[in-house]
Amino acid sequence: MIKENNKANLLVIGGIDPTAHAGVLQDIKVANYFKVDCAAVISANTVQNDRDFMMLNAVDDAIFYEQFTAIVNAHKPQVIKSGVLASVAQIKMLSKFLQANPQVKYICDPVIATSSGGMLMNADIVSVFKQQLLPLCYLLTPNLPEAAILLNDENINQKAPVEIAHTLKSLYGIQYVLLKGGHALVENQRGCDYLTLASQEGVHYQSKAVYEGNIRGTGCALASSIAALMTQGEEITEAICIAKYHLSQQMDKAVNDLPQLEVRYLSYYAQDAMDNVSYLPEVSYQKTEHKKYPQMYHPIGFYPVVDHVDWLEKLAKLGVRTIQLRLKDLSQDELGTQIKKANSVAKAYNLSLFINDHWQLAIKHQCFGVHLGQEDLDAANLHEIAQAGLRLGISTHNYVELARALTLKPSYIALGPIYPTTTKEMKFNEQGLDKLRIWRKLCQETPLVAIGGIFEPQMSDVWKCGVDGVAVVSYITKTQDLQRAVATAQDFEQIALGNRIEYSI
Ligand code: TZP
Ligand code: MG
Repeated sequence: MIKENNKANLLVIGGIDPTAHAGVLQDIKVANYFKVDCAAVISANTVQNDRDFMMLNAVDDAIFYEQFTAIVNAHKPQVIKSGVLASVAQIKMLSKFLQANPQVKYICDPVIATSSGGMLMNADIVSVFKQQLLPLCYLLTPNLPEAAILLNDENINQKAPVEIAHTLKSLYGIQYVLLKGGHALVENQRGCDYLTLASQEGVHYQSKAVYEGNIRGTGCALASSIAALMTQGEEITEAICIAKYHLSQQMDKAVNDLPQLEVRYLSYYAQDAMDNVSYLPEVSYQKTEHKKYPQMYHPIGFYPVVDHVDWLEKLAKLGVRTIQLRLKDLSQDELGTQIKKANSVAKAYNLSLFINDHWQLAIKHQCFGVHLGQEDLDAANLHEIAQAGLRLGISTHNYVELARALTLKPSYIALGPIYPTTTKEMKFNEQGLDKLRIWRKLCQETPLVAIGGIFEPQMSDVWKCGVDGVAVVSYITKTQDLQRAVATAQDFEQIALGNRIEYSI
């Protein structure tokens, strides 16, 4: 009897490339790298090596059907990724299964031709593929030549990637399209992938390095990495960010470790810590250049986050230098009154005052800075904040949020919750100190603030991660002895920052 497996499962469907540098053999390596269980249903055998593509032999439809049925019944995949689909019947079987199992996330890498030019799908197959499978995709990952075929558009290079991706999405009713920019002719668009979100919105992922030369299997690896990460429960924008990080790292290794080869391949042996910022893509929702926001006057240090203006003077008198005013559920009038008053206290005591959320009021009263969460970034006019000369602090919780924040060049970045917190309902579990250390490396010269569940027992460990600021809510707002709480926190700050260089004004 087959044992029920409750672990998340991935199924890949595609062809056998005997080099194992592309196709399902490579998909399995990638899944293994991400520690995800993966089964494979074979659509075709191919005869090829890294230089030449000789032959494709579609698996007999009845055998494909038996393989597919046996695997989906036993393996119960939550995510299916397909590469080559080699017959009309294969496409129809997959389509029927996806219609009956709409909870399964289907990631389709539309491998229509090989990079060496060999056609893998004939016109009949492409036609059924468009009609029956594309509408069932959770994510479609075409490159530009594939998009041209799917849109029947030979002049695709004259169109903007954003337009191409949204056209594909709306034409076929696909949930997400990730249009890959590896084949882009325009130099500054190479390595820039674009993910469609709602209507005309989307995310640009720009790789920092473009690797020249022939590297095999990059498209397969990207799609199967995304599939593996989504099987682990990552949300799509984060899965793409992590997948691209590892792909860049593997491409870097291929180019540097295999210099003697004319055609390189990706090894995906074992994961290193994700702490090298050169592999993290630049992430932006609008593809515009960003100027750096102004710097802090001094290291952030101990950073109370308070919910009323009355805290400011008390804390300033105890020597606190950085404070965030986080006002919730107040009328517009009351917000204005408190922010205005807070700013005059801040000016009187030379406080670095950050206003949470209310960026218009912060600009109006010429406050020192604004602190925004990720959702607030969508709503705020970042250009106006920069123009007004305000500092910007940004909350982050995962890699894609960090990549987006770094692209904006803010005054500081926050990571939280480091420990469990009851102060704010969070979508994210505690991040822990290992992640904080990784963030410290990835942020490079951008100051980093730790927040969430930090009290006296945690302070030393948090500072030892090399952070520039330690933000607290309850530690201050719930203390019985404010003077002692501040003095203790300042002692930890002094030990950590005492030897660090002060920022210049
Ligand atoms: N952002 C991440 S955790 C958090 C915020 C606002 C709350 C931190 O509060 P506490 O009481 O210091 O855990
Ligand atoms: Mg907010």
